[in-house]
Amino acid sequence: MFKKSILIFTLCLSSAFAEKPNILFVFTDDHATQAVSAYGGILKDVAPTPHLDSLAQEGMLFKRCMVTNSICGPSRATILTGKYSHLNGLMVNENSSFDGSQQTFPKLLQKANYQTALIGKWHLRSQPTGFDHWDILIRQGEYYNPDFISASGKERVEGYCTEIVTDKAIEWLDKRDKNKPFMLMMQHKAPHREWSPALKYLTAFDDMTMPEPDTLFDSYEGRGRAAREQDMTIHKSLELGKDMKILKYDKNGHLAARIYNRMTPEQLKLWKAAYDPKNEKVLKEKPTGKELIRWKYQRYVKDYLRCIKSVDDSVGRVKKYLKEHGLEKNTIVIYSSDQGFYLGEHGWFDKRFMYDESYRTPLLVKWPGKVKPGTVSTKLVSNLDFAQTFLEMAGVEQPQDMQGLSLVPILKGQTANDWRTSHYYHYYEFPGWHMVQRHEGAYDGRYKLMYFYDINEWELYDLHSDPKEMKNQFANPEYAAVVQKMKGELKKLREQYLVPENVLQDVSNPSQKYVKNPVAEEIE
Ligand code: SGN
Ligand code: CA
Repeated sequence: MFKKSILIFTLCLSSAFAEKPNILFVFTDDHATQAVSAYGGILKDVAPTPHLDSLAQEGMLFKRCMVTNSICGPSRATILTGKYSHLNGLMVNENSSFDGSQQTFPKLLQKANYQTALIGKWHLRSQPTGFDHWDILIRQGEYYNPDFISASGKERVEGYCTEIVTDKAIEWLDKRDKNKPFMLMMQHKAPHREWSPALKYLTAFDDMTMPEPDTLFDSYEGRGRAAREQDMTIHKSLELGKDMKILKYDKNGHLAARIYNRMTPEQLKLWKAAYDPKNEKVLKEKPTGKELIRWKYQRYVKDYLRCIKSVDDSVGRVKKYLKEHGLEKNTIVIYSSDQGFYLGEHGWFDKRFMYDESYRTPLLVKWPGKVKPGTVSTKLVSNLDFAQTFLEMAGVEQPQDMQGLSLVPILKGQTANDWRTSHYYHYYEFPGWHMVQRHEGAYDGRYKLMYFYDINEWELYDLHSDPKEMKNQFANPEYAAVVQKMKGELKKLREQYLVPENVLQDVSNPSQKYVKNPVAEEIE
C-alpha cells in the first residue's frame, strides 16, 4: 500500500514536471514579415526562409501581430512587462533606460522554478533582471567580432554576430540545469541597419535582381505631412558610405568604426573582395535619379536578405539541437521581431509609423501537441500579449495589471470569440532618428485611424480597398461614419489602457541635436 502510494506520488510529480514546457523565444531586430517567405509577398520565391517557414508548417502563423510602439527598446519593454510604453516607462529609444525593478514575465517564471536566460541583443541599457544567465551585446551591438557583456565582464568574440549568439544559446542549453524547465530568449541583432551579412553570404543574390515594391516611388500624394517629411527614404536617407558600403563616401567614419575597424585582416580581405568589384561597377556607371534609387534599393534589400539567411540558419540550428537532445516535443519555439520594417515600400527603410509594414511584426509559434500544424490566425494580437502567453504556457498566474491577453486559447484552437476587436498604437520619438512625427491610433483589422497630434493631422485608411495605405480617407464624406466610429474606438482604447491625458506633454524630446539629412547624395 505504502509502496503503491509512493509510486502514484512519483508519477504525479513527474507528470506535473512533464507538463511544464520549455520556452525558446527567438527574436530579431527589424525583421519585416515581407522577408519571411511563409508570409508570402514579392520576396518569397527569391529569398526563401525554409527554417522559419518550418515553424509555420509545424505550428501557427499570426497574420496580424501588431506592435504597441514600433521601435526597439519600447517593444522589448512591452514584451517583458505586458504593458504599454506609458506604463512601463520606456517610451523612446534614445536617452532612456528600462526600469528593471518592475515586474516582468522572466521574473515570474523564475519564481515558478524556470531557469531563465537572455542571450544577444538587449538594448534596454539597464542591467537585465529576472535572468539566471545573461550574455548580451552592448546597446545595438556589432555584426563582426562583437563585444558581449555578462555578469562576469566584457569579452570580444571573433566571428559573425548571428552565429555567435546561436553558439552561445546552444552552449547555455548544454550547460543548463536539466532538472528545471527553461525559458531562453535568443535575441539577434540582425537584420538591423547597416545590414552587414555573414562573410559566407556576402555574394548571395549577386546574380539576381530583386523585385521592387509597387510603392518604391511613392509621391505621398493624398497623405499628410508626416509621410512627406520623414527622413527615411532610400533616396535621401540611405548613406552611400555607411549603408551602401562604398568606403569612398564614408565621410563621417561610421563605416570605418563599425565595420572595418572591427574586422581581422582576413575577414576584411573577404569583405573587400565581395564589395569592391560591385562598388567599382556602380562608381563607373554613375546612376542618377530613379536609376540610383533602384540601385540603392537592390544593395539595401540584398544585404538585408543576406542577414536574414543567417537568422534562418540560426533557427535551423536550434531546432536541430532540440531534436537531437530529446527536447523537441516539450519545447515551445516562438519567433518574432521587435517590429516590422519597410523594404522599399513607400520608398522607405526603417519603421516607427503605424503603416502596415512597420506596425505588423512576424509571429510564428510551434507548440508540439498543442498547436495544430500549419494553422493561420488572423486575430488581432500584439507584442503586448507575449508576457501573459508565456506565463499561461508555463502554468503561472497572469498578474491583473498586465494589459495584454494570453494567446494560449487561440494557439489551442479554441474559439476565443471575446477577443479584442481593435488595437491601440502610440509612437513617441520625435524629433529623433528618421524624423517620424509622434502619433497614436486605433486599428480594427480593416480601418486604421492615425492621429499625428503635434501637427494636428488625422489619417484614415481602409485596408480592404487600399491595403497599401495610399489613400487617406479621413476627409472623404463617404467615410464620415467610419471616422466617427474609429474616433470612439481610439477614445475607448485610451481609457482601457490607462493612457494619461497628459502623456503627450510628459515626453522629453529625446534627440534635439538630430539634424535631418538635407539632400540625397549622388554618385560622382
Ligand atoms: C540606429 C539606426 C537607425 C535606427 C535606430 C533605432 N541608425 O540609430 O536607423 O532607426 O538605430 O533602431 S544607425 O546609423 O546607427 O544604424 S532600433 O531597432 O534600435 O529601434
Ligand atoms: Ca528594431
